[in-house]
Amino acid sequence: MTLEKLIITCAITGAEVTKAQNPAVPYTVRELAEAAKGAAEAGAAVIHLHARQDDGTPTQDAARFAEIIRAIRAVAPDVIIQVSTGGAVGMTRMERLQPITLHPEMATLDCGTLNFGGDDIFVNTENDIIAFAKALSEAHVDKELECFEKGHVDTVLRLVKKGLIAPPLHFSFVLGVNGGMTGEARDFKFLRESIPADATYSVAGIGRFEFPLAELAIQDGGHVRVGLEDNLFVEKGVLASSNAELVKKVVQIARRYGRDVATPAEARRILAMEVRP
Ligand code: KMH
Ligand code: ZN
Repeated sequence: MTLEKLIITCAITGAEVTKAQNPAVPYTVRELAEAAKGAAEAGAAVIHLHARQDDGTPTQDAARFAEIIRAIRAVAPDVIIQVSTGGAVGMTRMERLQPITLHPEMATLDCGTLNFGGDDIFVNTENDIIAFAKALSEAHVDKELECFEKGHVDTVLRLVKKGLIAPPLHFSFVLGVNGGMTGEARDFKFLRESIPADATYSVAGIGRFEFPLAELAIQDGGHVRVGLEDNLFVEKGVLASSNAELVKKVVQIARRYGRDVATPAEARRILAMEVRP
């Protein structure tokens, strides 16, 4: 059986990683646009986007997102831009939803609360999830369902049954966050087998889990997210020089398994995304 083409998402900056950890982490509008261009040229169909101020402070400010999206569109016109509604730990619901006013093509929907290391808690109550799902649906924004553990997948399935989350269902298993589910092969298999047959999924392994999980998803017909938000190293002890380098490594793994890489147009079809004028 020929597997569907592989959709690569690149999470170029996130809200937590810093230039002190890896100088390639982009903060400014220009750095973010260059990172998105490099990732798209390397094979990413989707850019998972957080906004930062020039000093690296995470922000959900709509004007800042608009500026970054304009800059990305100028250099990577076709790529799917998936804005984060997760933002950073501690942000309010309304703060996190600000970029939805821009009607981006796609956005994340975080599907449960989890510890996030130290005293941090990434809060996504059931009412948050329902409110975010409603806001995305009303703004005609396609969603990626971020699940950090099995309870989050079960929450999605329950809310789908109640009509509070609408298909198509595209899951993102984010595995290896301190406080969430770890990213061993058995964890991946458990989640992968827990979603409906007609759902799609992408896997994002944090840190050392990034490439082993990518390889499992590639063999299984799933999709993959990589990027400096999730992992700063291209191999053990070697910092990645760019987001593009991480994407290129996934493309090489995909080639080994005979998996072609999807263009943004192909990704829109595979994910049954809303057709926009
Ligand atoms: N920065 C994390 C607290 C998302 O993008 O939707 C949340 C996050 C999830 O990165
Ligand atoms: Zn994110």
